[in-house]
Amino acid sequence: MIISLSLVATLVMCAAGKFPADFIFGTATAALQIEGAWLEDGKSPSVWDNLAHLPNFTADGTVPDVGPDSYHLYKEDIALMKSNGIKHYRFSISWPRIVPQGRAKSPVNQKAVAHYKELLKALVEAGITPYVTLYHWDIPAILAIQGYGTADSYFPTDFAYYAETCFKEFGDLVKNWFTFNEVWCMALLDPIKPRDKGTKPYRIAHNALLGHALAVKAYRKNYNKDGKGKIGIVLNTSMMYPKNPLSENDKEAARRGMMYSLAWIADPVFKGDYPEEMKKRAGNRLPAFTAEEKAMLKGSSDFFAVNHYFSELCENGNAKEATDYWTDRNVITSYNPEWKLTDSGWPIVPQGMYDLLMTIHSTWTVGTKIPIWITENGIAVKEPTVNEAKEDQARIDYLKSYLENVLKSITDGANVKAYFVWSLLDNFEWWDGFSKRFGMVRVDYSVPPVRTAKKSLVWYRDFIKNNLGGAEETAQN
Ligand code: PNW
Repeated sequence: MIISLSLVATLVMCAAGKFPADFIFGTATAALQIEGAWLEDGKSPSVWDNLAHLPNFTADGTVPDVGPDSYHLYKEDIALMKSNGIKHYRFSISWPRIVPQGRAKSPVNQKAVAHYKELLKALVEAGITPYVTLYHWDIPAILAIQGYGTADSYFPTDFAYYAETCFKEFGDLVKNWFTFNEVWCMALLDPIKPRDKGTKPYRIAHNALLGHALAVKAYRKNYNKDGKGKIGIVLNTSMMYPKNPLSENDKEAARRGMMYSLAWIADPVFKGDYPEEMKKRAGNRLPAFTAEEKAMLKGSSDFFAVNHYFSELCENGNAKEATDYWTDRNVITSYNPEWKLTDSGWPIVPQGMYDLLMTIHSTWTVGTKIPIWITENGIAVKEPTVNEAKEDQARIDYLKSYLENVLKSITDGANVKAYFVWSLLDNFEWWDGFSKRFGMVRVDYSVPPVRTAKKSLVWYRDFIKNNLGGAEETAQN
């Protein structure tokens, strides 16, 4: 009966061409990219603060010291969301603010705790639900320097201590938690050299998975008293297609590519272990989980959260020997020359969103109650002047076409329940500094920085208003 009711609901919803009434539309940011205040109120530098100050590190020579300065101007961010109908906000807490020395059992910085409590209270007052990422790449630099970095075996427990501190301090205001942002990027784009390709990416991902599992275990046991909290991890991948759709070799390469980006992390989290094929290829370069760790990992995410931006074509690589992640994967990727590129060089492939969601659905979430959350999607546009930024039609076209494919996947049975635009604001784009603009709000990096809503923000407001259905909830009640 319940099944048939929800089936009816799905049909009604799709007939109306709308997203389910409980669908979450939000925007996303991350601490290092928007906060500024890099040494204020007891914060220690993160690795990214340190690296960005090295000569020739960022593409435009900029540093994240001030940036959009959301540490001070968060009320402006909230007002912009509120007046534009955005009711869900994903942002990250800064580990080097909360635990400046980084290590487990080291002191908690009360000034930072007070800051995030104020931010959270202001969000709640504005009717905006917070979604908090605990680790969006900004490890305290002192950890990385002293041998407690992401590749080191201390990392999981140090992270779990910081995570527990956040659950304890903010748990009554935050009901949606992400442990790590994009484990694949953490592992493969690790900015700390030498990268030791043979084992380091595997160790980083392994440590992130263990830190995640420890934090989730503690959260579920001690901090989710009302049972309303959700916790999980954020993955990321492109959608990979065979270069020649008729070639069995290329199909095999695309399958392997997806395994090395998504199943690598998703299988431990949803099934309890790495894919057998990856274990075989990497041998002892891929760390093994103990039985206890496997049990702790399996089912450790309440949702399947994924960040997705673009697609790739795959063919077999020509590695003679498997010696590291890339030769283990042994895939050569390229772009279809017909794909249009964004100003950051990523191809725009809206269909890839649909195919990725259907892949996740059929591989991990079908037959479960696990919802799929798109925790980032968006586009960098070159907007040299504020006037050009205000007319960001390219961003609207991108978001609209990707959202159409999200809706199509829901119509075809994928349990997609959330979508967050990256990003609310223009911000510090890692290696690219401030040269890439992903925001629906323009930031001019003057002192103080100036925010200007772009056309896409108003478009998103109207999109949410016009596309949020009512059918599913009514039918289920
Ligand atoms: C994500 N890739 O990074 C991050 O979560 C954000 O902090 C970032 O600003 C945003 O995407 C835009 O770049 C990614 O190479 C970096 O596939 C690289 C990749 C994907 C995501």
